[in-house]
Amino acid sequence: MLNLYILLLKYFYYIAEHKIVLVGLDNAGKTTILYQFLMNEVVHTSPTIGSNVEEVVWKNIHFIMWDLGGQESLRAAWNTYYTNTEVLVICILVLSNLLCLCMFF
Ligand SMILES: Nc1nc2c(ncn2[C@@H]2O[C@H](COP(=O)(O)OP(=O)(O)O)[C@@H](O)[C@H]2O)c(=O)[nH]1
Ligand SMILES: [Mg+2]
Repeated sequence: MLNLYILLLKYFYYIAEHKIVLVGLDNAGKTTILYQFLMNEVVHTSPTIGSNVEEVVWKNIHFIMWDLGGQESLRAAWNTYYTNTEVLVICILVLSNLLCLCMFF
């Protein structure tokens, strides 16, 4: 019975995907965060048209990270991405310092 429990636990642990959504105005640093998590380095970014999505794997835990474009026309659609979101990261640039507010659901 214990073995079955461990097997199930492992199964859910391995298949679990955790959805993270990054929002914020343009130039806040959302895409930089996304690719820093993905490649562990700071990359040169260009303005995001629409959204970027990447799967980041850390210790067998899969994170699906959405980086939503910050243009005014796109902001109205942000709420359509919130379904099943476990972490919402609100990125704000304050005097050239990136401030991230994380909300866990
Ligand atoms: N000062 C500062 N600049 C940053 C930081 N993170 C990103 N940037 C710069 O801000 C600009 C916009 O970054 P980007 O990730 O494309 O922003 P996005 O529009 O929110 O996706 C780029 O030139 C980045 O190099 C940070 O933590 N501090
Ligand atoms: Mg971007």
